[in-house]
Amino acid sequence: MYNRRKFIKITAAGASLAALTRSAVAKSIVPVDDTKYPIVISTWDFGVPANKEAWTILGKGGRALDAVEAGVKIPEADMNNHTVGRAGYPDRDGHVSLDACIMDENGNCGSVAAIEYIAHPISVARAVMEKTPHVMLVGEGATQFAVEQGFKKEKLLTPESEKAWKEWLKTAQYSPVVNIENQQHVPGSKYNHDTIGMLAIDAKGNISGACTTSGMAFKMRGRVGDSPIIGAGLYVDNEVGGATSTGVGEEVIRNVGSFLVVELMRQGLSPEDACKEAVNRIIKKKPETAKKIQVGFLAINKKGEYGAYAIQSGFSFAVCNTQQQDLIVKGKSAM
Ligand code: SD4
Repeated sequence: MYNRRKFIKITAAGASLAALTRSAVAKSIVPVDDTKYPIVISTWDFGVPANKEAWTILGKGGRALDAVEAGVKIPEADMNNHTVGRAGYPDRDGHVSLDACIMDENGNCGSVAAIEYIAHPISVARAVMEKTPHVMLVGEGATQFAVEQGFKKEKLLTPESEKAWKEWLKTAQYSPVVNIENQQHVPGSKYNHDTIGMLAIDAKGNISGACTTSGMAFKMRGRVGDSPIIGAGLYVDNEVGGATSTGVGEEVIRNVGSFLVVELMRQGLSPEDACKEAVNRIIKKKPETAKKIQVGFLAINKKGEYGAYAIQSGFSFAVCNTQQQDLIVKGKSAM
């Protein structure tokens, strides 16, 4: 645990304070509130075990980037979670294809979309960020890169997912279910989406984020949602904060949702108000569509304040910080 004392951190490394003018000093000082750092937040109730894993790194003073990668690997590996990682539901042709992205405090980012046969897409996204000159790899190229990096290529379609897909094929109706993330997963029922988006601030005040999903269940082959798209499913600006999204990705992409939330926080909005404004834009552009779908945003600012907002009620998020490790907060909503 960290003590609760507030202190002022001088971020202008190497700069002599005495040499700076009064206004330059003001800009170079970032208040670090160690009652609020470290902190990790993530989407939905299943964020609790993911946050717990992230905390094993954050609580020891580790880097936010390492924490978010480790954290989201928990739902990626969970065989009961049919919407993130290896047990994810397939597309309508029976292929499990995964989307993930990651972003660090320096604005570096990496992403994979529609990757197949690899159980931990978030770690491949990190490898794209750290080991290639690129930001995003997709499909076969992403799988090829992962194998070259030593990731195991394996069949991801589990018997349970296959059964649910075959059941779905009987009607082949594609209709996203609102808040399916928090519903009991019953084989054969219509679950269409789930995603974990995670944002963390480490003890140094650095922010990172990760987002990973199998996307909308029974989607068209090749469909990519918002989750692996930097600016849509995830965005981090270390000066301002970070944001991530869940729900029907098409509407998030159309509004560049997570980037919008961060830019609204830059203009002074609180995390919750920034998420609310982003949600309201989606509703305003397509009021009829919005009545039938869920989109939720989750955000944190540089001070460690967090908030969320969704179109429909039922969106929850998990918080883990120095005070509480397993808090579940019900996000506010427009409807
Ligand atoms: C997608 N946004 O693929 C993801 C799905 C999701 O909660 O977030 N579900 O569109």
